[in-house]
Amino acid sequence: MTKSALQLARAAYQPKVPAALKSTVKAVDGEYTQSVADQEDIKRLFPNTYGMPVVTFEKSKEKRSLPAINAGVILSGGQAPGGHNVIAGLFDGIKAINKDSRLYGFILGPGGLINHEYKELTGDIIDEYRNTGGFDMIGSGRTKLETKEQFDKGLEILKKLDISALVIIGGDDSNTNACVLAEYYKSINAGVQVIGCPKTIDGDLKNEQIETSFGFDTACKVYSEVIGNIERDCNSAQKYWHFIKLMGRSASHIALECALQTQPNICIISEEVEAKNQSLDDIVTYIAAIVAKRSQEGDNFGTVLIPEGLIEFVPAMKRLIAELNDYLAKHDAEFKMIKKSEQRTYIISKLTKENADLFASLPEGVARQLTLDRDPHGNVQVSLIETEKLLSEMVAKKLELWREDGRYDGKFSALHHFFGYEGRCAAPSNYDADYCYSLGYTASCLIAEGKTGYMSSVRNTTAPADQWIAGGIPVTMMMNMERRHGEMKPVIRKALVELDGAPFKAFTVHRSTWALTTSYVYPGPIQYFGPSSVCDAPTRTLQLEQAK
Ligand code: FBP
Repeated sequence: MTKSALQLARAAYQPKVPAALKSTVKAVDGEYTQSVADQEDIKRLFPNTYGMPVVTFEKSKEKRSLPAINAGVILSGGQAPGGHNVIAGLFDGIKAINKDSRLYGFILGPGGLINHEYKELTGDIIDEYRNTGGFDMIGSGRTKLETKEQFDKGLEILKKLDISALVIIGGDDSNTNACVLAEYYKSINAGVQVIGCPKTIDGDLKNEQIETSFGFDTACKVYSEVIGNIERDCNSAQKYWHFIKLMGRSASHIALECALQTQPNICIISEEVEAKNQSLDDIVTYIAAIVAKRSQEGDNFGTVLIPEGLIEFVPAMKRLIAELNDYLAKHDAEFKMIKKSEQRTYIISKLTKENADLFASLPEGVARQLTLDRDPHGNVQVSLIETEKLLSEMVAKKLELWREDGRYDGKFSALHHFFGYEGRCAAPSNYDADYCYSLGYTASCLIAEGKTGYMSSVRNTTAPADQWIAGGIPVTMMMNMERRHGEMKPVIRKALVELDGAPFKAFTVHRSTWALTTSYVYPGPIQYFGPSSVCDAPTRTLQLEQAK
């Protein structure tokens, strides 16, 4: 494989780790734990893995000789920078326990375990991927590990390879399923431990115990670099409004972090829209008012950040989508018989008045998208809706109305962008390279301690890496019961942007100034070499959340 000069230099990088991980460790158990809510239900569903203590690893002088471990690893869900370093940390960790330990990677996600597709990850393969982005060492997939048949099928290959521990690297759903698997294997005395690792660029797998999911840091830095470049272009040409949609299926953490890094004129936060029960028209009016105000100063340009999940947080849109999902699930065949040119009128005639009015007000393209592209569960694929175009078209219409009233006299020319895939496989920042390697190494320590149903955790990460705290959090501690596809299920609570949290509050202090003045910040590209203040700084979100 040909490598760039940077890739070659980066391959030699030694990730920084918590001081405790540099020697033999001893596990210190904390208090027994409770789930965040619904304790009785969670306890009943996880009789073997509920209530275990938080574990912290400390330095130990004692030399231990432990038998070799065969471990398996799975990458689950969307790519996130640093995944390869989790695997490298795990590999080095089990080799430090016993040099005869072996690591197997299951191919293309949980499906690899079920279909018995795997490869042994030897030292030369691991070395090829140290500090690189992507998940291509073994690939990832979105198959959900949730049925007994899948668990039993997985156990066949684990037994065949003599694997006694499985590490699942994934988001909230994958870690929930990892815990269900841990519970099942323990209940049948399968002799296989299951450990999770917190991954997702969306940043929505975090709580009192898990400071952040890996990948969020790098992805936000990549998007912020590009947003900064666009802002500079915008301020140089002074003729476009840039509407930038940012990934993050549900929560707005990425949009908020990028706003804190780049100080755009506008950033919409879905969680605020929902809390204030705002309509699409409220959002459009808010943006249009800023466009109009800036144009009075001759500034017919600006930047708007829009979170990918916005549509589902607009209460009226949510109701419309729910009615459309129900209606089309029952009348799909009939709908498909209608001529394309008449489908819009047909749908309007079938919806309740409130939803029909909203549907009629949507631009043609978006209305069409809402009636097409259903996922296997019959839901609209909201991520395919081009919210950035929807909003800019509606803003343009509103401004034209205001022009007729004499309330607006500017120029409005919009450009659109969607940043997501550009950041998911970026080479990890120092933060993610260090954090991921430490998470993987910590997973090996949890395995050596015989733990199962735990998530690997590394805390205090706004301090220098030496002072980071490695340990394990029982997954049941993060769970509550939620309705999923009509059934109550135990799940890890998804972290949305908290409106009383420090990052959102910091944003609200400045946003009205950023709206009218041009206060852009141009963060520039991720740096790997240079002063620590440049190379190792964590996200603004983490700094604000952890500031005591
Ligand atoms: P994970 O939560 O699985 O890490 O994935 C997050 C994400 O990147 C979202 O931001 C995005 O909506 C989604 O994956 C896109 O996934 P896909 O490319 O599989 O459609």
